[in-house]
Amino acid sequence: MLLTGGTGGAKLVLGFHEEAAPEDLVVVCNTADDSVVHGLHVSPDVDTIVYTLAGLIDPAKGWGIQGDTFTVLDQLRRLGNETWFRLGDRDIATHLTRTRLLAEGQPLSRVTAALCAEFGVRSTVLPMSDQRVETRLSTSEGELSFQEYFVKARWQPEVLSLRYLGSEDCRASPGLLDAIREAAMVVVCPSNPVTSIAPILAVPGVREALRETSARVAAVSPMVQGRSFSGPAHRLMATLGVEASSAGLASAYHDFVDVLVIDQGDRKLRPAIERLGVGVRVASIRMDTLDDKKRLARELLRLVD
Ligand code: FO1
Repeated sequence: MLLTGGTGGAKLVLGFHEEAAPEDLVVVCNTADDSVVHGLHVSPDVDTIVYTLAGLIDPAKGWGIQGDTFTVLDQLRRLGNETWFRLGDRDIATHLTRTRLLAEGQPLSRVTAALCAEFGVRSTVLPMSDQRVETRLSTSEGELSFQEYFVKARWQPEVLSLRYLGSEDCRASPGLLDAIREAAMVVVCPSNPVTSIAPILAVPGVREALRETSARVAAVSPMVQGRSFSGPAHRLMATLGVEASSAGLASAYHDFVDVLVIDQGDRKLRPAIERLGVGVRVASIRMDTLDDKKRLARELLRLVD
């Protein structure tokens, strides 16, 4: 089982997909980035994982469908709509389908399963909850949704605080807590710990199930030498009072993670992480090529053998 956000985590998910039996994988996705755009329910992290596993992802951007066109978006702009969130034409077909099925009363987990079946994805992709949870950021430019902060404002505003609206009252998706308890292995992907992994951990019961599972729980750091491989993770960690480093990550995850995989460049942090009761594996964690992704997945699979 893997817990993940979008682009960064998807690289490791693909590595596992290539190295293990796809039908054995359960991929739990953050949905606190979800937005309603032009009336459509967009679930970016779910879609990034589904497109990655279906072989459709745009590898340059890390989101959306490769070779997609933007005719609808261009026309939306002509009609006076805001178009900073770039939805491709084929991607829009996914959001239209999801929005229709949700409007017909199906829960997001079932809608996601239906989309996976249509895209030929054999792994189980599970949104963290069927209920709406929303990351809201209080910033120097006012309160923003995640996409307003990340895409529209290019993560430049200073973040003062952040909350996962709706998380206290939501329920884990059907089967999610049992899947954690029954997993052979749990991997926390190198996704943003504040905006991708923390919302999953905030779903009632998830953190407890991770503490209780007899499976080995491993996490892969999304950063080296205090800087994330991509995106604002290091900045957000510092804002929230967590040291922006792999050691800071270990302190945030120490109650449920058995092993943290860190980059060679962070090897000096090993003693500090071990003092928190978290085991350390030093590896090459940068994933530029498919070979990098597969090698890291194999390294993690060896941890359970
Ligand atoms: N990211 C961008 O940087 N710019 C975009 O215009 C954009 C559009 C978009 C549309 C659909 C989708 O599924 C993802 C999209 N993303 C875009 C990625 C998304 O904002 C983030 O990668 C995730 O929310 C973070 O995990």
